[in-house]
Amino acid sequence: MSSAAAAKPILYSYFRSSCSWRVRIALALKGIAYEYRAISLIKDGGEQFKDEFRSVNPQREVPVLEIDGHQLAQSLAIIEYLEETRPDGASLLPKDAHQRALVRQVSDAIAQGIQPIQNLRVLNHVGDEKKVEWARHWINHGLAGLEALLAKTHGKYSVGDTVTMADCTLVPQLYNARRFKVDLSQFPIALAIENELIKLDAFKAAHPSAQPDCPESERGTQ
Ligand SMILES: N[C@@H](CCC(=O)N[C@@H](CS)C(=O)NCC(=O)O)C(=O)O
Repeated sequence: MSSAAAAKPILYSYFRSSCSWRVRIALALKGIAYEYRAISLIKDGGEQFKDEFRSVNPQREVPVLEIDGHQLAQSLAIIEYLEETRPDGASLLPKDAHQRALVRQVSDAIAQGIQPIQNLRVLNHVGDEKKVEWARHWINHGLAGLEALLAKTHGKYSVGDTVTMADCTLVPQLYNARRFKVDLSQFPIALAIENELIKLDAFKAAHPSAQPDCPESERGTQ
């Protein structure tokens, strides 16, 4: 094993970042130990904008995973990399091509369709007066479509009865929806899946309230 492959992976993360949370779940499901490096998205205008972070991710966002001598960004690309390089342990993408496409479809619906419109920098641009209404509107819109998709794909979890990358994206998005007071009772399928997922140790370990950079006042609030 090369020294790069032997080094402990480093995750640049913010406890409340839903994109970082996806990767934390995947790492936990695969049983990969890592060093946690906190990047506060709010302190001093955001540590993602500091000069030191530019070389880590010029897109100025988390997560970034340093692994095998690489610096990888984009949560779904990271999870797919973990899947391809660490096939042992939990498998986050099904072998069957159609099932795999469904997992990517659900994941993309959240990661490309919902989260970007309610990302911090977008909300900051929308402004304090409108940002809550904006986020609630777009999350609501996105989750309505997602619920219809899940009606076709779900079993115990988002796609069938095995935990996949789709589940890594679902739980953090529902947490964001709650922050913006979206009425989740409209989405019973998503809620039932979440109810199963939060029983799992990997999901507990990856929760914002269990991260080293979670403020004391929010600890243990899972
Ligand atoms: N598509 C990227 C999105 C990454 C992203 O938007 N990260 C957010 C936190 S969830 C961020 O760092 N935002 C910083 C900002 O908006 O300034 C991914 O899936 O990793």
